[in-house]
Amino acid sequence: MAEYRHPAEYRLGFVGRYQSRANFRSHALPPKIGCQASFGSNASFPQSLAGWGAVITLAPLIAGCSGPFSTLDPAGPSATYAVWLWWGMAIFFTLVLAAVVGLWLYALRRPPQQWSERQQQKVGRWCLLGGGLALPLGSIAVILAFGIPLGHRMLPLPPPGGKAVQIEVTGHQWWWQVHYPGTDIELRNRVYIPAGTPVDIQLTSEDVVHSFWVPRLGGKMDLIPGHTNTLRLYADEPGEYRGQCVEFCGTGHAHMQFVVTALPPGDFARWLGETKTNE
Ligand SMILES: [Cu+2]
Repeated sequence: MAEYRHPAEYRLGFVGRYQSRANFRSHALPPKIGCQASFGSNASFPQSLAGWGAVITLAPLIAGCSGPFSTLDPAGPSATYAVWLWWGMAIFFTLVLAAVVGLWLYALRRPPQQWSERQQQKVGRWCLLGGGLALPLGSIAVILAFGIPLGHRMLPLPPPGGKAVQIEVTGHQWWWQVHYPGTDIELRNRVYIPAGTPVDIQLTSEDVVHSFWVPRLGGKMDLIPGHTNTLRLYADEPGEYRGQCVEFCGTGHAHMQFVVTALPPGDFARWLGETKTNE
């Protein structure tokens, strides 16, 4: 077999010689011994790495597919739009990651070439235009084209042919004060809403910034002292939905949870009337 001597041997001052291009590549790969010790004796480095990568990537996805705090298990249109956005971004940026990693692997495996200064400038210009301009601008354009219409649907716009139920929620360290406007009903860490009806939560805070989130019913929104933000929630079906403060607000933050109970609309109207009368 003819002796192959890689140009890098000359340029980088290598003293070793290789019998073939394939042989050179096998020497150029990272050493396997340390990786085999870490990942098991029967698996080679790339296979083990791919396996661990798959486990690390899929574990949080699988773990987050259900449960009371899962955004991937929406129970209303607002939360569904958020999930579409999440999946769209996850798929798109996975493709971008795969393309970048593919180029990176190609660059690692490709033998170095002797380029003239003119060729280097040409390649550098293409890298700059493609990776530095076209890729980020194209990515942002795709995400905005997908995200703006979805985000618009999550806004608390006047619902066609009806009115949204209004509920006021005030954040405190570390509990939620819930008030129904026009009544003297005050609840603590519990919200009753009608199912199948848009509900606008008016959010403010008495002390520090909190954030209101019911993952299965809608997006999240900050509670800011001296300011009122409105968040649209919608539950397709009656049931109990868990909520949590998602802005660190002090030592009791982790315990700042609440429950949203969606009642059939008739039951909600009855509950509202009875509770108001009994207060
Ligand atoms: Cu908090």
